Amino acid sequence: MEMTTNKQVLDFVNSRAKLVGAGKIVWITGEKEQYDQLTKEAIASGEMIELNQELLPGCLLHRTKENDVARVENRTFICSRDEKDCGPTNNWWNPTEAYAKLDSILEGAYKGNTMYVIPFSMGPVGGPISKIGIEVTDSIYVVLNMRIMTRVGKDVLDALGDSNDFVRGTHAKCDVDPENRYICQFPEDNAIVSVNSAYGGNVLLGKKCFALRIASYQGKNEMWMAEHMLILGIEKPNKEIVYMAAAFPSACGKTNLAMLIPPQGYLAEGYRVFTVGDDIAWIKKGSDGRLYAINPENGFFGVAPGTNKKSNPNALAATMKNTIFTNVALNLENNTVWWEGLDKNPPVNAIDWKGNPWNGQTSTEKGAHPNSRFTAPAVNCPCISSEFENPAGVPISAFIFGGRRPTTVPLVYQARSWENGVFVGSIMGSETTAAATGAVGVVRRDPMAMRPFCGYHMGDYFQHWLDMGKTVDVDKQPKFFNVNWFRTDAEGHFIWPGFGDNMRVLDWMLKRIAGEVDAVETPIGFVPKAEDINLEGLDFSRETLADILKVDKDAWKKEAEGIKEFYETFGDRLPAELAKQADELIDRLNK
Ligand code: OXD
Ligand code: MN
Repeated sequence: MEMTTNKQVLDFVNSRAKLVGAGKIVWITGEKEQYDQLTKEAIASGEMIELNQELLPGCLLHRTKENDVARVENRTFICSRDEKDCGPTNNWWNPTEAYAKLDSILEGAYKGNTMYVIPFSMGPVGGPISKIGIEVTDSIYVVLNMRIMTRVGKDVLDALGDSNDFVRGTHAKCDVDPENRYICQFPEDNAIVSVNSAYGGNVLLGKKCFALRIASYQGKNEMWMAEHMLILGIEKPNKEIVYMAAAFPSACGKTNLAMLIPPQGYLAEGYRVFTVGDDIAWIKKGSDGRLYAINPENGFFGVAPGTNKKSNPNALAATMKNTIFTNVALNLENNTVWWEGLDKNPPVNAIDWKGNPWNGQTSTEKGAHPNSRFTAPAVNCPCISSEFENPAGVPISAFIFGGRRPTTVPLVYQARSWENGVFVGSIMGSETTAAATGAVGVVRRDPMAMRPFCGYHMGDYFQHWLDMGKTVDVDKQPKFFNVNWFRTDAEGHFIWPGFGDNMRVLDWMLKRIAGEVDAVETPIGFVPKAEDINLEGLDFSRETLADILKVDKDAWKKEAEGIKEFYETFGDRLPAELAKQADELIDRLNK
């Protein structure tokens, strides 16, 4: 039964159903009964495996095809009308040609199977920063995941009313053929088409495709920002909560930082960390002139390997019910799940992520794929912020940038201004990870962690950041910081302990925001005095700390060459302000 009289929605759904050859159309209502029925169907068909319902109530396991385990950046396209609006960091595809090719793939692709229509809201339904999408799909896996990751159902259509302001998402599994896999965004049409994949980041269209690629373009036109950022709130002993948003590339610990548990000493003093989001922030100016952020998502699509009681007890707790696991190992002893880094006791009698028998004690193969995931409802998270559902968002006091950098980049530094902060974000680099296909461990420039997610020309995106700054009074602007948890020693071991101890670095930021501590001015920005980072209760020497806070001028001169080279790729779309920032950095290094 149709759930709306909105003509544009009906036209979209009916024309898609005709094209893909849908046998029937099922509208996703958001009701539990329908969800339970679809879950049953998916279990019966083998698409989902029901896990131990006593230990993991409501939890399911899914395995993707071996060739379909990560986002595919080389098959992801921004189909802007003008190639020049796509920019050098994206793949461009002429929209006319793209639509023609995609239509030829979509034609009859559902083979008479059901088309599920998912009305979803990114952000609380009807909220001032929220936006609506409709995704059609032939995958129950997508439906069940979207119900966790977004707000789904009839009330979304009620909120939309007669409006045409919704993003049109079309997904078809087809034959999961990697040669014909396309993830296409049409920013000027508010449209997304994803074919021949069934992996989360490619097919949960609310996430990367809408909430980042399409939304970043919408944000540029409407003066707001869609960012690849976690949002956390730190409650101080005086009960004041300071919110920060942090951008790190995929699989660099955003979920861990968002759910951080402070070290004992901090807990005893009354510090707490609350999670608003772990991946995406939508940011808009509020009526008081400050910037406010919401997490447009409703769940966490987190990387499973490495998640354990020590690294992220909150995330682990969040996965204990109503969670979908993808590509982890199945422990046949008790019908639960396992992944590398969960504990030191891998199951002997298990099935690996490929579906083969697996002995975790003897096998040299991995049980879980390095990019295996959990899809967990945000409400499950023990430290979810009381502001999570606040449609107006939380006021942001700091932007944090960071990546995996074994050398050169210090543990933390603060930018000099908004403009300098934009520069610092724009020069972010990181070693690549398993979250996307391709070589792992190569340093690449990933501005604001948005390289795979910016839906338009990255030079214009930098300009948008600069423009946003101009709309906020200086005393209301968030402060900008850069962190690097990933410095390594000669043997390649991480030097800084990370995880909960990152609170010590956040604490320095809190003091900088409050104007309670001074800092050392260096060519790249303000670095803490080694004595100003609290090391109480930690076996870590001041000398080592001083070492990872040091700014090595020679290394930075080399870095500056890389920055210049990267900037050249933007041609005349590089904002003059950023070229000036780069020159000023070089001047300071040469002094
Ligand atoms: C993610 C990613 O899944 O960035 O969040 O790949
Ligand atoms: Mn991400």
